[in-house]
Amino acid sequence: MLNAQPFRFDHHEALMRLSQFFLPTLKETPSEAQIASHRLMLRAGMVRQLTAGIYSWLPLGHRVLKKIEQIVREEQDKIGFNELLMPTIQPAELWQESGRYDDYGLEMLRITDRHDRKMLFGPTNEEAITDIFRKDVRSYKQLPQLLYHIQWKFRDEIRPRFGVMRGREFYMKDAYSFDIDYESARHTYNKIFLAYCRTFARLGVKAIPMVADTGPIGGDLSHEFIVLAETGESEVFCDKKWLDKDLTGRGVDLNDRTGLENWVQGTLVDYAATEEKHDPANSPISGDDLVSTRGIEVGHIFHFGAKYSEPMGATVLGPDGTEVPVQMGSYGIGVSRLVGALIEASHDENGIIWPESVAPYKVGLINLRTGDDACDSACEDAYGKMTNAGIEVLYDDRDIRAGGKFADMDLIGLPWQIIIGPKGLKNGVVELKNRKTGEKTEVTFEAALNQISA
Ligand code: 5CA
Repeated sequence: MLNAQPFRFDHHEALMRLSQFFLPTLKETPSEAQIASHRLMLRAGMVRQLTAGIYSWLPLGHRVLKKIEQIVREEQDKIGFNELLMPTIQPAELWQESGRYDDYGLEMLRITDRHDRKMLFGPTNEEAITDIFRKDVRSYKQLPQLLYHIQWKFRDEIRPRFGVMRGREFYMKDAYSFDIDYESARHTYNKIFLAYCRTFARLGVKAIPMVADTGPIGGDLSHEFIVLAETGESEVFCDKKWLDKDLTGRGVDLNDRTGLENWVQGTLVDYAATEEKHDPANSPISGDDLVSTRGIEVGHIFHFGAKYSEPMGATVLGPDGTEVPVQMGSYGIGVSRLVGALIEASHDENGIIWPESVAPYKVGLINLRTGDDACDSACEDAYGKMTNAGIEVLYDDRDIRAGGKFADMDLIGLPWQIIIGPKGLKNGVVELKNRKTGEKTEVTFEAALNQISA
């Protein structure tokens, strides 16, 4: 199902009043947090750690997570992938078939059920999806099959850190493709490549595709999508041309195989590689042209041919009547990691600065004097009008001092603030603040509404 509308919450209006919203902000910097996004997510009341590497998503954080998820979903749908939902718990036998049960090592959380059956909490789903495929798809005429889900994963990371950035439990979009031959699998890979560029552009972040190692997933063709950030875990290298490159994928035609291949190759022509793939002695780029920095891996795509289809017997009848193992790929996006990555990419000393597409609310409405009749009724009026106009607004109606309201609103980073106080009301104006530029203007409420809706 195609859904071109931006994701909206259908909450009761009462839930958007701060007096009734669970937003436990912190003034102090939590000592366990080493990087800005982790600090800010804790301070803004977005997440709380339940135990090492395992987080609860509080209402504000949950809204951002769901908005990111929806953008990721829409871009998968647009390239023809079907959403399904696989379980978090998987049987060990499937992983014994692929040979990964022993290979995956200590990162796999192994569980035994009451019948002494070996189970595991899925770190990824290649085996599970291949099992679904092999039971129901028989002929090349049913290909390609393009499937994805958005589901919690568990990896017993040796060093969970940086909050949701490297969690043990985390939320991932993982897509899987089944094609009849390499040519067609390559076309699928290109489609995903385009969808990823579009996804990250909509999320308001630059993610550079870099040649990458395939690790425990396997295969010979792979790119990581990396957001450049000093606090990132990976060391990365790229041509400085990447910094100004347009990665929005606008105007590219999905169904024009050659056109799409040319666009992908044209995009990848400049050098970009992760540490494992970068060889300083043989790098085509050096000196001032080479950007050497750190980055956050927000997506990873793999083509691995018959690595799973062969051992697991995922074959179809080809056009000539012989059984052939299908060509597969898998494509991940770290949905929960992205929440942290977006904050790393966009914050200042006062707090988070959300891109509009994923902001938990578009507008923060601040009542400078809760309890004052004129302020209360002007705020109620503004709140009602914005709600009717379909604008997501969080109304700070709390009976606390103005300084606390300003600090919290800057901390949680909504794109716009409308500040209503007794002085302005006498002159018929409100204050409109743009969180990103810091620009403040005194305008009528109607003018503010127009600017916000523009
Ligand atoms: N099956 C393949 C592709 S679907 C796969 O699992 N790829 S992955 O291992 O590269 O993971 C996909 C994405 O999940 C990564 O790019 C990263 O953004 C995110 N991710 C991986 N490990 C973690 C973690 N411990 N915490 C948060 N996000 C993670």
